[in-house]
Amino acid sequence: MFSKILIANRGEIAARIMRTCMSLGVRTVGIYSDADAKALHVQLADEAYWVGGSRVAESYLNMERIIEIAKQTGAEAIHPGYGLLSENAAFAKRCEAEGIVFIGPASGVIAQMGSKIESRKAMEAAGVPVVPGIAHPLSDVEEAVEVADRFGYPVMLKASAGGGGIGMQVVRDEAELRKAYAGNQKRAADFFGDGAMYLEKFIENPHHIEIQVLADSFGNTLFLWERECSIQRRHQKVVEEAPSPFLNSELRIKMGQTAVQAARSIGYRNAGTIEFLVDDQHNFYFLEMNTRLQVEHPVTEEITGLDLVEWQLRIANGERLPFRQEEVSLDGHAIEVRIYAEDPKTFFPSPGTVQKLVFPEGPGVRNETGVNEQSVVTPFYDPMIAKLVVKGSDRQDAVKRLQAALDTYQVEGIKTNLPMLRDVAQHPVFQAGHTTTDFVAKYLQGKS
Ligand code: MV4
Repeated sequence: MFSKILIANRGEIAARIMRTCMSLGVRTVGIYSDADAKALHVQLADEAYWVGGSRVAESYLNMERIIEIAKQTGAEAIHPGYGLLSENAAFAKRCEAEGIVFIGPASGVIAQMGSKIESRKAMEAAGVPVVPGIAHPLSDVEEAVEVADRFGYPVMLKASAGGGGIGMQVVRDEAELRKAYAGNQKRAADFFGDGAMYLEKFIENPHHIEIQVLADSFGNTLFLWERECSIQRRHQKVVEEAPSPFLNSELRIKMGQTAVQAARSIGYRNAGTIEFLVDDQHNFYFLEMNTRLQVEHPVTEEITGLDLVEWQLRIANGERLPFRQEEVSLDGHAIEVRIYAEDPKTFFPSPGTVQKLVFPEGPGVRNETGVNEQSVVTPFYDPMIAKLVVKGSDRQDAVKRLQAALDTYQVEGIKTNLPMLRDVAQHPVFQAGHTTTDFVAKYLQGKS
């Protein structure tokens, strides 16, 4: 195993990675910005270094400074966490060039999956079902109209460099398409520096179901079941659970095997996630692949009993996965909710000092946090401050534990989305397991 690694991240995920390092006897190097000088992840690191100003561009995205710190401290590998540099192919490539292990897949694979057009192409070639659409950049609005006619409206116009909801638009007829085209292209160019767009058939009110995979450097690729992530608000996930209440065991296995086929076809190594849209008729379509550890990885850990960070480290260190697909268990039911520092009425971030913080406790309750009492939540970073993960013997048991845990959760000093999370947990539609992507808009609009 590595003796020392650098964690190029902050907040709850930096703390989470450090915990596994501690249990494996791996020493940790933390990094911090001006705003984070006293942050929890700095306190937890064995050693920590300042990387720059409060804005991420000056600190957590400062590749050269981070590489320099890794070299100076003798860190053998860098764990990028999620967000920030985790899917930055140029950073992975710099690590490769410097002989520092990037805890993730090869840089070429990150680049390939980062382009939605390239990833569609690769998946089509591998025989993975993709949403009906095209796998090349549209040349102009006339081609878009022609393609949309071929697949039939409604269609979705998407930025190739996009993902996470930015640079995409549903269009329901030709007039709407003509109106949307130039604006969407401009937004994609402004936001991603790449205006390339493609077009897909729009799947109405789909389930968002993602498969966790784990792949070592020796061609062993396994699926660790799925996560149901349909409950979102404006592309921000709110609730994630495993297993999905929507899948039967036959579809679960079929999607798992398809995800393994997808990962194998691109020579994937690391933990990874294949996102699918699933329609009412149980058709599933590849959406995109995330080449990193995800925020919602704990629900998979809870039902499989595996530590995903540990396996990321072991794989990066050149170890073989010692278990087979048949040995990956699916035990009980886990639900995660994300606690955001935001105004429950306006959904704007709510910076400030955490005056009081009481986490729920009890059997089957797990808290992941980047803050403690007296932590300052700044406007510079993602407003997610903690995750609550509950595990039960079945979904009903997990929902009960979620409700009880949310009842005792206390945060003072900043506003949070806890009222909305309580509304979700108490909602009969959620309790019945009818989780779809329109849940928040349909059942909670105007509430909380
Ligand atoms: C779609 C779709 C319907 N049809 N693509 C949203 C995030 C981005 N990664 C892709 N997204 C979608 N792509 C087609 N062809 C619907 C969504 C979508 C969605 C997907 C997953 C979870 C929540 C969502 C909310 C709105 C739209």
